[in-house]
Amino acid sequence: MVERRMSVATHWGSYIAVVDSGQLVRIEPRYDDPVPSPIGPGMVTAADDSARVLRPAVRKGWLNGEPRAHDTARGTDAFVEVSWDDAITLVSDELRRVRAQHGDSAVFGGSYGWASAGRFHHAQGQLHRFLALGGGYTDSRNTYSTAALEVILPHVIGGHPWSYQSRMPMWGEIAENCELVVAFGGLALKNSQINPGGLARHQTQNLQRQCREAGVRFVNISPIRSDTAGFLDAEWLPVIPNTDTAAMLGIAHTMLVNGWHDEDFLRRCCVGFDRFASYLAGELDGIPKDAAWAAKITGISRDAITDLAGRLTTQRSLIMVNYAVQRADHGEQPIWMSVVLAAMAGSMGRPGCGWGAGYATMDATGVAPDRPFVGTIPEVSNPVPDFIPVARIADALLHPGKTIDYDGRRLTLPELRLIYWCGGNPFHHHQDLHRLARAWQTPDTVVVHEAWWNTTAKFADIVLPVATSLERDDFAAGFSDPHIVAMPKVREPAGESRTDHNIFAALASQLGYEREFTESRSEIEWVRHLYEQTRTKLGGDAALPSFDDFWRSATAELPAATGPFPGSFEDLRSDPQRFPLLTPSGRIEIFSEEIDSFAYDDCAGHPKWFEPVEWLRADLSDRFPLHLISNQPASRLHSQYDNGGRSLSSKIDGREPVTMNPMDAAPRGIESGMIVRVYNDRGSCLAGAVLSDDVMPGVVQLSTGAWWDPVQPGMDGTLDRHGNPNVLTADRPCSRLSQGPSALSALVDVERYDSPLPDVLAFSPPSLEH
Ligand SMILES: Nc1nc2c(c(=O)[nH]1)N[C@H]1C(S)=C(S)[C@@H](COP(=O)(O)OP(=O)(O)OC[C@H]3O[C@@H](n4cnc5c(=O)[nH]c(N)nc54)[C@H](O)[C@@H]3O)O[C@H]1N2
Ligand SMILES: Nc1nc2c(c(=O)[nH]1)N[C@H]1C(S)=C(S)[C@@H](COP(=O)(O)OP(=O)(O)OC[C@H]3O[C@@H](n4cnc5c(=O)[nH]c(N)nc54)[C@H](O)[C@@H]3O)O[C@H]1N2
Ligand SMILES: [Mo]
Repeated sequence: MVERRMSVATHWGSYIAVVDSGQLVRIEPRYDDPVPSPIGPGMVTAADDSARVLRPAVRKGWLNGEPRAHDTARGTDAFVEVSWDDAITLVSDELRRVRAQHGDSAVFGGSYGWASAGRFHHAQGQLHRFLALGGGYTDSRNTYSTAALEVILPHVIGGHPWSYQSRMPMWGEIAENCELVVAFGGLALKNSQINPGGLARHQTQNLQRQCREAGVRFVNISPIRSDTAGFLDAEWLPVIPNTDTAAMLGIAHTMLVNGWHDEDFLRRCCVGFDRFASYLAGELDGIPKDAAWAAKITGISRDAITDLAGRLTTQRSLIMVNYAVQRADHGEQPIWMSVVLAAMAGSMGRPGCGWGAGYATMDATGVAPDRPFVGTIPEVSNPVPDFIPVARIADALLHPGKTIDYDGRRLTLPELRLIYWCGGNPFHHHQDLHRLARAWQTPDTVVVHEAWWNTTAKFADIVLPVATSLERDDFAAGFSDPHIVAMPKVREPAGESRTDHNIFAALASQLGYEREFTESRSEIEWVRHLYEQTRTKLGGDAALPSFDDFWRSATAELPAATGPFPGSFEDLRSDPQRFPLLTPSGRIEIFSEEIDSFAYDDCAGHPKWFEPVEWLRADLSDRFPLHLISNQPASRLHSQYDNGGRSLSSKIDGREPVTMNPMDAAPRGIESGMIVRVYNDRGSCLAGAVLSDDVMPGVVQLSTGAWWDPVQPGMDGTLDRHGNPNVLTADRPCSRLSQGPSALSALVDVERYDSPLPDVLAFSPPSLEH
């Protein structure tokens, strides 16, 4: 027996797979990763667990042609396993039928989701190419991560929604130049395990340490203390969830009345400060947004707010916002207001200072401004112009034909007859899963490519088993990471599973466009081709080794991204005439004429405090007195590898842990390690109690991603045995501007669960017939 060591790349890092006689034995950290994520080694047991989808399967009622509109068949029916030939025929015939009878826009290919690392086997890329070549599909716009930010920032600072990533200070510059970092939502290192598309080695933790060692002070404004690492010695200001805008307004008001604000920058480089200042002063509504006002709303003391206003203006400061603050009711406001606050503070456009978003939400944010071009599966333009804002999927299914607002336009929700999901898990990521489950019954057909029988697979009509990233050849290049990493197949696909590409090629063949889809390349020829394309574009031999050398050595370094990165705030500060931003005014828009002209009642012409529908001071808190923070899990990426070793070992009696303050636990008779029921009017789930002072009183934290495990799948509001917080969250848009998801605005209560514990069936396949 000879052990082979092979390269593995994932969204949570790069590893070495140890393979013996074709068997994957273990996954080890790479010697050169200073902070490897423990998620990787836990992938091994999931590769062949009982949840793997081994053969194509079709829901029984669908196969029998039973009528299904508005019933509860999806998610409850048994499945029948079929041959690949039959599965390919069923899917291609159904695609043909739906396109002919209802038009191409009736095919929903939005298929949001992270899928796996890999430039060729990129699940959405493959799906979109396949559907676009076949006539097109209704797409989705923006992300569950940052929809509110993506829509508001181009109005405020101009440019591409993601361009802020290359315009904000990098960690090295912060260490060198900054004195004070105020982080709204903190800088949770649990999140920097991840980088979209992969990474060679984790850097954020050491870069944060360097900042601290250089003397930078950190303030963590967050409901959870552990959102900053202990070594940062951060000052913790617990904030009532969803009130960051009020805290920022209180700080801004204090700056204004004391004359501490940077008048020169506001006059030269921004527009609309006067109108905003009149709002701050309360000239129209009679309410000055002063520190006392902010203290009442946020729970942060008046003194702390005043003190921050002083320090932000006298020290070289940086205001950071994370993404969770905008995944909330009126999530546009804290993003917009944080830019305005930085502009007032006097640090905007100074090295290592000013404003930035998303630090530590992913490893490469703030590590490098960008990386150069790397080839990927080529896009084909989609002939169908229709789209939905990504989080409006249940609305579209329930209310086709309804018109909604979106960033100044009116959109008509299309009638979707066939859902094709590949590389995402809506029954993890969407809010109010009971509502989604109802909506999900309406289309004619749901096709899903999955490797495991997760809830989305169980709610499909046709499930096609896919090879995982360990079971195919590819290479990875992550966001802002200056490396590409080889991903040779380390094991054979489980059962009869095939790659997404192989499945689409077979469907394209039946539908008459295989050659257009595959360009007559085999999979490994595609991988070589994309590598060669990258190599040529970056300068050939001088830039990258030959493909064979790269494949042998596993990792190649890319040249640094050189920019230019237009829209820099330093340029703006130096000369706003010469270096205008890509906003209508060319300046930072504290007041946006454009947004004002939309006349929305939930997003005005300047940042404002809007009371969230669900928060700790809402009337509803009489019945549900705890604010639910459903943040990202430390033990996995979203729902991926919830069945892996790392995530399974984090569970309490098989349930997802929920963390609460001892002061909230005591009156409810809850002790650490007990199973509790978390509930509100939308649903309820079981979870394992963890008590900690790190979570402020009034707040409970339950991470996303436990596979939804409904006791009675067809029944509205049925108990979830496993702990998926999206049975509790509200499917309510942030506002009419972004229509983004507001997962972090939900009230709940928690009680002991003393009844006999039901078994968790989340990882069991549905009933399968042959
Ligand atoms: N309550 C609440 N909900 C949230 C959030 C929150 O903060 N709170 N966060 C939101 C955010 S930020 C995000 S980004 C979303 C994430 O939502 P998703 O991206 O949908 O979540 P994942 O679990 O990553 O789902 C990826 C799915 O793709 C499958 N997969 C992996 N590789 C492949 C492949 O090669 N081919 C195919 N066909 N499938 C593959 C995996 O098995 C998995 O089921 O969740 C959102 N939901
Ligand atoms: N390990 C791991 N890392 C991940 C992911 C994962 O699934 N697992 N997902 C990745 C993805 S797709 C994304 S988009 C990013 C998301 O990055 P974020 O959205 O920033 O991450 P979260 O963990 O949801 O939230 C971080 C913290 O924000 C705080 N917070 C919540 N609500 C509020 C509020 O109203 N005000 C303030 N001040 N703070 C609040 C919470 O205490 C929470 O712990 O993370 C990425 N990193
Ligand atoms: Mo995300």
